[in-house]
Amino acid sequence: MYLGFDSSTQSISAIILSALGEIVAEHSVNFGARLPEFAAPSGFIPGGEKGEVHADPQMWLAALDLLLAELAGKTDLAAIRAIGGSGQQHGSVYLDETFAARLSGLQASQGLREQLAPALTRASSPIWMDTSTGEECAEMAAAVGGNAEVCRRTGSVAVERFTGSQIRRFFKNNPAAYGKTAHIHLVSSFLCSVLAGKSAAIDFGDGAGMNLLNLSKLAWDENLCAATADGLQEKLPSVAPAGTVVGGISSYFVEKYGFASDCKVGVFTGDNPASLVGMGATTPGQVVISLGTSDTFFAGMTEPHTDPRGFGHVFGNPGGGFMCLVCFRNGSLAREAMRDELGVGWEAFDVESLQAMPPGNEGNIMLPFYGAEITPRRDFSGPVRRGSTAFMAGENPAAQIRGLLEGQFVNMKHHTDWIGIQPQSIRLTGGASRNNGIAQIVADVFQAPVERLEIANSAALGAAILGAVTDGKSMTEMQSLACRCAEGTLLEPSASSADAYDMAKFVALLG
Ligand code: ADP
Ligand code: XUL
Repeated sequence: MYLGFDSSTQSISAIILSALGEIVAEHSVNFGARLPEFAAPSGFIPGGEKGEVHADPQMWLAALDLLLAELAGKTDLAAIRAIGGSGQQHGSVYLDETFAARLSGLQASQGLREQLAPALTRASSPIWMDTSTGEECAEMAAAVGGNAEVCRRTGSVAVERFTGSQIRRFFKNNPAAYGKTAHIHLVSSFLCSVLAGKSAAIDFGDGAGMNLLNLSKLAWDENLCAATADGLQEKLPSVAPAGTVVGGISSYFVEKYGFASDCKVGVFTGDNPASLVGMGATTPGQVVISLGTSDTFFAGMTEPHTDPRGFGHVFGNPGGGFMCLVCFRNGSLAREAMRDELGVGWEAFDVESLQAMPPGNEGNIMLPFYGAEITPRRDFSGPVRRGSTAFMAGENPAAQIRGLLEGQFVNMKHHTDWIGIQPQSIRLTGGASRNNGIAQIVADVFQAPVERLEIANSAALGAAILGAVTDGKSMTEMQSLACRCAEGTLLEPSASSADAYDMAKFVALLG
């Protein structure tokens, strides 16, 4: 059997997959609900200033112990032959020179958190929601000849949430702590290192989210590393394809949770590349929309081409080649904000409730952003409305919800047109994908049928498939066994909605 982890923004999940592609166990620990001592209800520290959004890496360690203790209580972990994993992309963890010795000396009688926390040189980790590094992005781009050059090398222009500019900000603002830092890991490679008991490589999928990986060489870009911070390249792990064997599992997990001592750990990847694997979409042609904390649109790519507007990204594809990705920050948290503002439940987002207004929302449109947005990059303090007086005043819950959802997906359609795919069908995943009302609006806006897999957590499923790859199995064979569309979840677009969305009016409102 194979174990896949996904350490996302709001929770850490695990899926155990049999070699025949059956899901044997699934378990999840929500950070906010289960670890209230970290005061991070949505997985990050609230109230950050100047666009800063950080999370406590000790929370991720405490959650890993909790998840495994609970999983070991219901499944025999001795049957796991290999482990794969993924993490929220871009987030980074800073460690001193004692990290390696601490990892190899972990005692099962104590927890991960107390044994590894002393190695942290930066108490909190910047995560993907952070928009504080505009200045550092400009400095990095200027150092190599401009953003077109950064994009040519790394697949993206210099982006605030990407790890490079976050490292530069730390280097500039806290040079002493940066100086003490011997290793900089991503969330994915950090957790992989903990499980393997030694520093693990970063893969080409997650590594491409740093503005530091040269995509044509698949190696760290010397000039960009130098433009980021002194001595950076020595602090970065090596790079390797996702699923490459890192080594055997650390004895800490064997003693504490009953893993077999010959269980292997493979190189982890980012949550979106792992989702591409778990959705059976690594081969170009299949579009995936993930509705998690962030909303993301991604697909495998034959030839890497980049977004002329600068919002989209090219990452390594764990199945080989490349993938494109566009990320929207106001995803589930914006839907939750509107739900709570209106004092309704998720049923108000269902097909039946949304039918109170027709597609196109009678011309009432909304820029559905409750805070900073990254696609397009703009700071908002709340939704912007255009339409009837009642709509502008926030009245009529069905019109408000339809306005929000249509705005989210019209914005997504507009900002993914550069990819040049008219999807034949769209596979939906992530927490909100189970909601038929939301799924129907995706189908209507993109005028394509949407389908969902039996498993909503495709990142953890993809991670488990990567575990199988680490054990020598074929990725495509595991995908054909495990990535099954759930019966009765196919939704057709309504033809009457084809011309209902006024893209031009929306784009004009975006300015
Ligand atoms: P992540 O992996 O980014 O932590 P998930 O993919 O687990 O997030 O998605 C979590 C989100 O799913 C929650 O923030 C919640 O808003 C949303 N969600 C869960 N159930 C529903 C539902 N029935 N309708 C709409 N959204 C939902
Ligand atoms: C992708 C992105 C988010 C995070 C968290 O670029 O920033 O999707 O991976 O899920």
